[in-house]
Amino acid sequence: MVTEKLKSIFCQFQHGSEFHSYKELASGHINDTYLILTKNRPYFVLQRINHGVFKDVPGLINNKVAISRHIQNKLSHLPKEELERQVLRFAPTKDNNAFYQDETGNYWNLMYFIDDSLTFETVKDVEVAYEGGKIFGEFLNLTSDFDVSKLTEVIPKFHDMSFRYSQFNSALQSASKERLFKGTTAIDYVVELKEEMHILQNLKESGDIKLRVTHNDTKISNALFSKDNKGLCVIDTDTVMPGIVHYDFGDAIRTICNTAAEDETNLDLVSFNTHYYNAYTKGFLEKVKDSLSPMEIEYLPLGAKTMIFIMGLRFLTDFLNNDVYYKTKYPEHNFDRAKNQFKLLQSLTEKYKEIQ
Ligand code: GN1
Ligand code: MG
Repeated sequence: MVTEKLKSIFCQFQHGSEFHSYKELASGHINDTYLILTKNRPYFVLQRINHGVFKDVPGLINNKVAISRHIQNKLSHLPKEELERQVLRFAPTKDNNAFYQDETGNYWNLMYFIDDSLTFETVKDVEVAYEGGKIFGEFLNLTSDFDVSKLTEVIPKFHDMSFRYSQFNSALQSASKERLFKGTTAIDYVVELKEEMHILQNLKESGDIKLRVTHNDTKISNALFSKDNKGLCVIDTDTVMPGIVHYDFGDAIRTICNTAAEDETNLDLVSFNTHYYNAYTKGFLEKVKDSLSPMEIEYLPLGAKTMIFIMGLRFLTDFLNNDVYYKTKYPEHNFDRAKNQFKLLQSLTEKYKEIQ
């Protein structure tokens, strides 16, 4: 059934390949993603964009295609084979659209799969942390001259702390007694950190920290690596929007420096790895330091704190809302994710002097 459906959607696109089978790539929390195996290579990645979360899917696809094109132009000096491993390529539909909308209203897009590549859910090697810094730094460099005003804001106020607090406050009003009770410690923590967690937003709003093109979902699993652990390509460009450098720096740190996965339930395994922090920061700054202001650099550590916090806050809010936003695998999955992020933040806070 699923096979037939995916096959028929795959056939709506121009690729000159024959469908063989599929595998679900289940690490994302929002979209449905499938690896399409063909009779002959290349393979493809077929994605159903969640239009409950992304209200303007055509705008989102435009962003992704435009950003890819921009990077392709900037890397046009590379041999074709290398270029195709370093930037996402989208296949158009038979009607020459960048996405296909099926009869049920779902939106699909198709990308070429980059062969012989690896992703990491967690980092176990300082070299990977360093390479992660370089690849996400390079993404910011390559998009730094893209006209921000041409981007659709696919999720307005995505990393806006006041907005996330107001969603949290609404959730407090409507949550069940049971979930409120379970969440007490986490809720208190969120309230306690309110002021510090607004510092970056205030600097953004005052214009002290400038807007640039940012990826906004720089978890380490959104970077492809070659088999010898070199950074290859930044993927999942759904959330590319105007933002501040701290979003991308901090969100990468959130996953790279966590000694465990984002949803590890044994919190003894969750701590902040400062060696990876230093390695990531080194790689990142090698790429972007000339384009960052002293103020942007000064606030990078707070970017790490803020992005770990905002994810914890969003997971907690979704738990209080009975899990309406993120995909979950069991009833308290969001709560476990929130506790994990707050444990990571506490660990970072203990080591904060060291990384500043
Ligand atoms: C979501 O779907 P995915 O895994 O690419 C979320 C990110 C979170 C991430 C947490 C649109 O990303 O903001 O950082 O989960 N994306 C959206 O792992 O909400
Ligand atoms: Mg994403």
